[in-house]
Amino acid sequence: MNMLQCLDDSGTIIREPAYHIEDAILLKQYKTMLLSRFVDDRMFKMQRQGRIGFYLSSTGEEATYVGSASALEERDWIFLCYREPGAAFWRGLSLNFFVAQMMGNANDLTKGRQMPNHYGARALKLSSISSPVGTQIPQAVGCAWASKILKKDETTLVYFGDGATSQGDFHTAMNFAGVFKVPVIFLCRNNQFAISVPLEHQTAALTIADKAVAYGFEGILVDGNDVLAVYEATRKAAEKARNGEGPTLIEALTYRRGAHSTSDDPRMYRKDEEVLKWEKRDPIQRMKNYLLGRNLLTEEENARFEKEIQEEIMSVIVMEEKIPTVPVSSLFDDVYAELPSNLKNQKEYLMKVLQSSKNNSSK
Ligand SMILES: Cc1ncc(C[n+]2csc(CCOP(=O)(O)OP(=O)(O)O)c2C)c(N)n1
Repeated sequence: MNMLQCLDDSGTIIREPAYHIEDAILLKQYKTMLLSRFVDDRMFKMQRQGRIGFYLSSTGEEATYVGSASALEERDWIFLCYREPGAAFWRGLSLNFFVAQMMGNANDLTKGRQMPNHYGARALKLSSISSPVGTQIPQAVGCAWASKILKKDETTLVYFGDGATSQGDFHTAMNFAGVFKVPVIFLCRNNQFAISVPLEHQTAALTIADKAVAYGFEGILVDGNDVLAVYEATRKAAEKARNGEGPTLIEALTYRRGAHSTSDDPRMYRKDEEVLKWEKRDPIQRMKNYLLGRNLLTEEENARFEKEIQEEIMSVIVMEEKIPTVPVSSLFDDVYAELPSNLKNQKEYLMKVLQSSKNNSSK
């Protein structure tokens, strides 16, 4: 299968994208990738400093999610996996909400009930993240199927990794979507690892995109480090979905340059040379070179953007670290319209225990 590309490894255009992308959108794509990279770096360090409990970074994969999220309309749904911060930023998730979720403080939209890195925002049509690998794939198909039944002009995009394609949920979702021509876009960030399991142990297929054939719809292989190509593939898939032509599987080929998570050490299972090879295909550097070449960016502007983004991240962290944790009493909210008596008793008991331990510690 041919791989869709617009930029070569140095960021020179080799084929114009099939859609005109406005200059402001190109710059926004670049800045959102930069923001994601810097946020990832800062959050990783914060975990090492003990200021957040856990983090999953996406260094090197920024074009997969910014290229795709930027090709959707605001009315479309996004089902996140957990390695797509820039898709949430593109949608409008504020850096404050993002950082608050990492800390589980009182500003956290998920009220401290999700582990760090599991953000979501109903108002932005961003589903909340589920840890069990692949669960979001059939959920997204259900959402898109509902849009079809309700005759809503919206599509749903779902992100997942290459490892998720070995889950039964992937098969169920792909099969259902094919049979019922569901307006869904499957976007596989093929970063070639599922923790320590390399791609060649995940599938014997030549490409993941090929798997779409078995379900009766189109698969597209795209250079996942080329934001313009990912944009084109996604926009095409979204147009198809809106025209009633059903689902598309997009395989965005990239590489997980960092650890799987802050609990992983990839030096135990792969060689540095492989990582270095992929650093040379960096999606942000390629886009930067493209923008410089088109005179849409100068080195001075770039230095200013980088400084502004870093300063914003630091000031948001300072702000959010001052916010108290979610009140313990909130544990009892949101499940029952009216709290049953047994939970009411438990709540009263817990509050009493907390109060007396507070009194004791202040003596
Ligand atoms: C059902 C299930 N099995 C195992 C895990 C542990 N786990 C978390 S992420 C992950 C790897 C997933 O890899 P992939 O789908 O390729 O996505 P990536 O992390 O590379 O982005 C695993 C095995 C889990 N969360 N859920």
